[in-house]
Amino acid sequence: MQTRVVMLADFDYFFAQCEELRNPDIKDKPIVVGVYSGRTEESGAVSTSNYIARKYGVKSGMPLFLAKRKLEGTEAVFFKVDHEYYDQISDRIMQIFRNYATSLEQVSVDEAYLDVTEQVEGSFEKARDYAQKIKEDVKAQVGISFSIGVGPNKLVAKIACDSQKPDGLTIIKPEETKAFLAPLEVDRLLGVGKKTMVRMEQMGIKTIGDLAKYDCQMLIEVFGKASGIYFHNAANAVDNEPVVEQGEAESISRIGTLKQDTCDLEFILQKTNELTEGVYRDLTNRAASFKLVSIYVVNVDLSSKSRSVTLEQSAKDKETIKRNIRMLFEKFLAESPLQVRRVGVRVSVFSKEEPRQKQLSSFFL
Ligand code: DCP
Ligand code: CA
Ligand code: CA
Repeated sequence: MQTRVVMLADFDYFFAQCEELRNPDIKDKPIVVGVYSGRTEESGAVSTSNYIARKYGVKSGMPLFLAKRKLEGTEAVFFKVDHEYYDQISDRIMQIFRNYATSLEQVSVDEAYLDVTEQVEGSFEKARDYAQKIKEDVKAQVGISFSIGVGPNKLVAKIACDSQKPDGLTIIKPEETKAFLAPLEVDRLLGVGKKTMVRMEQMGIKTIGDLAKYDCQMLIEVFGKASGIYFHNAANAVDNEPVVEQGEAESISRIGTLKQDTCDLEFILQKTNELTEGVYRDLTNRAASFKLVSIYVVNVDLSSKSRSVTLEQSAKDKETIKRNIRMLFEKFLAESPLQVRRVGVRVSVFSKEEPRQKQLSSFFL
């Protein structure tokens, strides 16, 4: 199997950062976002807080009255959760991520895996600049910072991401994975809860390194076949789970920057034709067809827009992509007075000749 380059992006102090974004003047104060239960004015729990509030000991899940007590005498500002607003911000970031990855798997409102193997040509060196570029793009377009972990699989990417926050960028190359995991405590692995941790400790296993060395057969005897094999593989940084789009149709996309800012249709189409070649290559590799064609535009003022068209019949050919991209841009340029800086092409895959099976078993092999 080809070495993959997988990223996990996790937005920094997400709900609180969203509040900072729309209230920039309170950025240097402690900020707490809470879920108010409504019983009394004070009752409820901390959803999250910015890093300034964390310095005073505020933690997610803590009762609000306790957070208030810890922040007494400061200029702390408290907000009620506003999921609708956070979802909107999250969606905008996820849309940007789509332009950078062959597949995107959103795992929560503030976390997503990106498979960028092709984009960085399998190179972990290139992955650093690439990750930096994604961070800068999102910062410029949306104003949100996040941490990125890069590894040869989802398991390593996730732990890498957690190891440096906020605004972190941690890259673990394939040959570094085992040494990276070895000193960490076993509960850093997904699926190792308190009970398992205690059991492992009794067996003399404290770190992931201890677990990696432990006899696999013995693990199977204690934890059962599936878990035993999973623990063994995970500790050895083995994880073959693909990055898969959840729910929605998968999409294939490319984005690029124009040589100069412009409103000229033909100039833009030269670029999108180039991008379409890449999209088409992926499409044929995956033996997929599409029913939705979209364009993505970043204007000179860094605002971004997208437009889509749903085809009456699914298609597989390049000309259909190009024809619809032309039509979408003709319309778009007629409506928008701004010069265009970056453009993207996307098709949403709705059927494949060989449907990919969701293989849970690969997790346990
Ligand atoms: N969240 C919550 N209650 C919790 C934990 C989290 O409501 N007990 C919400 C608020 C967070 C969001 O989920 O902003 C994401 O959770 P994270 O664990 O990723 O934490 P943050 O993004 O807040 O901080 P970090 O910078 O550590 O990622
Ligand atoms: Ca998270
Ligand atoms: Ca987060």
